[in-house]
Amino acid sequence: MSMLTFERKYRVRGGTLVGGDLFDFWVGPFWVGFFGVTTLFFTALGTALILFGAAIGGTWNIWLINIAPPDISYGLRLAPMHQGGLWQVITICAIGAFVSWALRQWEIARKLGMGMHIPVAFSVAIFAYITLVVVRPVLLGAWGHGFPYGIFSHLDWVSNVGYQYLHFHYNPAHMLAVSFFFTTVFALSLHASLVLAAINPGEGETVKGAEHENTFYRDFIGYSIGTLGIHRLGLFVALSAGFWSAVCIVISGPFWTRGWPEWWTWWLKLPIWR
Ligand code: UQ2
Repeated sequence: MSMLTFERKYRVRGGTLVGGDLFDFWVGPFWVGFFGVTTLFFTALGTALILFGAAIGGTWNIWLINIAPPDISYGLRLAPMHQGGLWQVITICAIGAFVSWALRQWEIARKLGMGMHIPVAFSVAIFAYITLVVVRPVLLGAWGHGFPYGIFSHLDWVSNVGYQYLHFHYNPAHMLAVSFFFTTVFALSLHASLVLAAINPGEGETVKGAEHENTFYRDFIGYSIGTLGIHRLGLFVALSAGFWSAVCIVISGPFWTRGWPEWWTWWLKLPIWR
């Protein structure tokens, strides 16, 4: 495995949170680390259990494979393996692998003397997943409220849970989440198109830089957010999308049990209409 000449400078000991020097080495291009080992462990076990679940599930049709959580009647207890226990162990493996991966990012960021933006960003995605399969099921009192692991089955779950609240698009937190997802896509398209336009000016033209990027937006809309600013904005809108997604599902059931359209009656009940 080749190593770039400048890499030797960065391949130095230290920065680990756990294990000291024990796992502080590289295998080819990969740094190992304690959390590299735990990531590998949870990923291998979880994947094997998913394959086992598929094997006993009666179909190898990729769209129909389904590993369901336990029945609601099991409450918050452990269920037998074939009655949702598999889903519970796979969920533990998934959380173990995701958290190990975030801690691996944290250790590598420490090792390189970087900020913690990457593990923080990834933690918001983990937070959204844990909200779905742990926080909301616990608040509702049964693991059966988690979503099933399968392509069509999880789509059915989203549809059914949505209709349970009549019209999920009236959920105010869902509105915020969707708006942030669209804003994220819009910001990335503005940024990527601007950068590509600057570095691909066309045959015979010189490559342009940040001054041209700023000038384009100042000439166009009288404002440029700047090369650092666009990345801060992008991180903010992307994390907000994940955050409000988690909020919109955790409030559905634990904090609001009726249809979401009905939530808006607070507006009609304002005293200003009297
Ligand atoms: C910008 C800038 C960049 C960019 C982009 C802009 C030079 C390379 C895309 C323009 C972004 C603006 C005006 C903010 C838009 C706001 C929302 C909410 C989408 O100025 O600096 O750096 O990539």
